[in-house]
Amino acid sequence: MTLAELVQAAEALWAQWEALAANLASLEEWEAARVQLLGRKGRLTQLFSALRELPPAERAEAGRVLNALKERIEAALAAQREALAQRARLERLAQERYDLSLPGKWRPLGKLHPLTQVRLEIEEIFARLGFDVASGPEIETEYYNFEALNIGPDHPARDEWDSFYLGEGVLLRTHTSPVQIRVMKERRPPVRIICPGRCYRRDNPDATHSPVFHQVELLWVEKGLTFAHLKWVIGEFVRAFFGPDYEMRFSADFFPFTEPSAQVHIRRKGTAKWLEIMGAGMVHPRVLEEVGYDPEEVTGFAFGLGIERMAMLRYGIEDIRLFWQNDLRFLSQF
Ligand code: FA5
Repeated sequence: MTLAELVQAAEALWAQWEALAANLASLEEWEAARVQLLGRKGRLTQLFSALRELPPAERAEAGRVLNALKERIEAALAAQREALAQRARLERLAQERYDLSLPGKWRPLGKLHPLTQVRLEIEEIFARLGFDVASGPEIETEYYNFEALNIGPDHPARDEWDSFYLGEGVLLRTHTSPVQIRVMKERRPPVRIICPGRCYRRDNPDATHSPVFHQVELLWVEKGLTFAHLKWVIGEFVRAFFGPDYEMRFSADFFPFTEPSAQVHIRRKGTAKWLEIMGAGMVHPRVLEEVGYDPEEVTGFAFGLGIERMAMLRYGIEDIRLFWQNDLRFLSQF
């Protein structure tokens, strides 16, 4: 090969590259073109090996020609690569364009069960009035569930047809009142607590009864407490929970562990129907004695209200069983 032939071959190679470059459509094709020209067996590499065939005097000139060609091709390849990458970016962006008019994706958000919401609200109201939250076991002994509460052996609740017995003298608590006993045995007056919790009775399920339900117990024991304080606390609670549109009424009731005992009804002002919301009363002196308090020195009052009942009144729910069916069409409304 002569110098003139090599120069010609170099020009031909450039022309070939220009033809190739005009049709490169992707980065893959670009890479193939690069290998074809500059790769170990590429055309330009072959021309460089042809240098050896030239007479030594012409090699320097030929080397300059080939190096200049190599630089041009490399620069052209780099520019081409940048153009292809830019094109690919624009294509991707065009496909990815955000459509702000599309509706958003809806993610279902969990919520607290309505009974939990009502319990938390009741706890908050009494926390503001200075009451602690206490709790006790759901599996109780007859002593705490009945005896210490002055509920004698012939009381109907003691019947195994009314309570769930787990064994001799052991049962699922039928109310939250046993927590009163546990707390009073542990603390000295003043005692000011509420105890929310689950209770169990052998009641046949119907619109207002469930064999499992929740109560909130309240207990305040201190020197000088009277029925007037009980009325005040319940009045504050009714006002905070139901608002100013409701009025309440006390009437006589009987519980072995309170004396006097009362039931509390509420109604929306201007309507005729009174609804019972709780049982209440002054803690019976025998109960105070049982826990080692002196009934001559301290007095106390207590009440127990059904959380399901409160939630039903609040939301206008007619059937208590809805709370336990876990139907999202129902639950998602709260
Ligand atoms: C009691 O359980 C007493 N321990 C309340 C009490 C406490 C009185 C402290 C005095 C002092 P009673 O059995 O009435 O009382 O139940 C209280 C409330 O629990 C009822 O008003 C009702 O709302 C709820 N309740 C009772 N049984 C069921 C049931 N099967 N399903 C749903 N709620 C119930």
